[in-house]
Amino acid sequence: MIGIKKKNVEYDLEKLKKQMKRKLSDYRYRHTIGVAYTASALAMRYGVDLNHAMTAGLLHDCAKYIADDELIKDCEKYKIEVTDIEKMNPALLHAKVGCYLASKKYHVKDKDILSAIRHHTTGYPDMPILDKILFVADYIEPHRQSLTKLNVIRKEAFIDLDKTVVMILKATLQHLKNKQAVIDQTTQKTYEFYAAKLKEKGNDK
Ligand code: DGI
Ligand code: FE
Ligand code: FE
Repeated sequence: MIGIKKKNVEYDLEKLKKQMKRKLSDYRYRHTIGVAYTASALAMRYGVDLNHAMTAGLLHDCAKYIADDELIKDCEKYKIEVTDIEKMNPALLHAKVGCYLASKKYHVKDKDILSAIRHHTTGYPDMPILDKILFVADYIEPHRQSLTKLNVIRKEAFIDLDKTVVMILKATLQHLKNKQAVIDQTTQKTYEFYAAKLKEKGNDK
């Protein structure tokens, strides 16, 4: 019918919860539930489909239980491109493999959800809103513990999402530098993009 907006597909959240409970460790499952509800709270604040936000949250770490060497093998099998940085840090691949599984195994068809899962670890410049929501929810969910002013970041998430992304990436980059870990260019570029965006908005204080 003309003029009637197509309704979004609704995913069965209870079924996804059960599937994740079976696959993930208790610790990872608890985190997953925390991310899903935090993503849904942010979706309320920013006017995003709640079912999609919950689905992205529930599935974002669905490949986290897979060991490093298996992640590499899975990428070969599923023809997923692996960068040199990912070869050095295969754990980063849980996002790309998770995106693949969300699509093929959990039958997620929506590109917005798949994109959010694919990019949830490094982010990327100029993310769509659901990608930003998942990226932030992953960091601030209630069970997450971090030394770096998490209370301030949690509050900011409901005020200015771009500023929150900058705060998270700044802390993550610092953490990676302290550990002398290899930094993925995407993490660095995403930080630079949002830091510049904040400066333009005059909100970089
Ligand atoms: O899967 P989670 O633990 O819930 O969270 P995540 O998917 O954001 O992964 C977090 C880890 O990813 C954290 O230990 C930092 C790491 N990470 C993020 N960006 C980079 C990175 N690790 C490396 N080596 N390089 C990066 O650029
Ligand atoms: Fe993750
Ligand atoms: Fe996570």
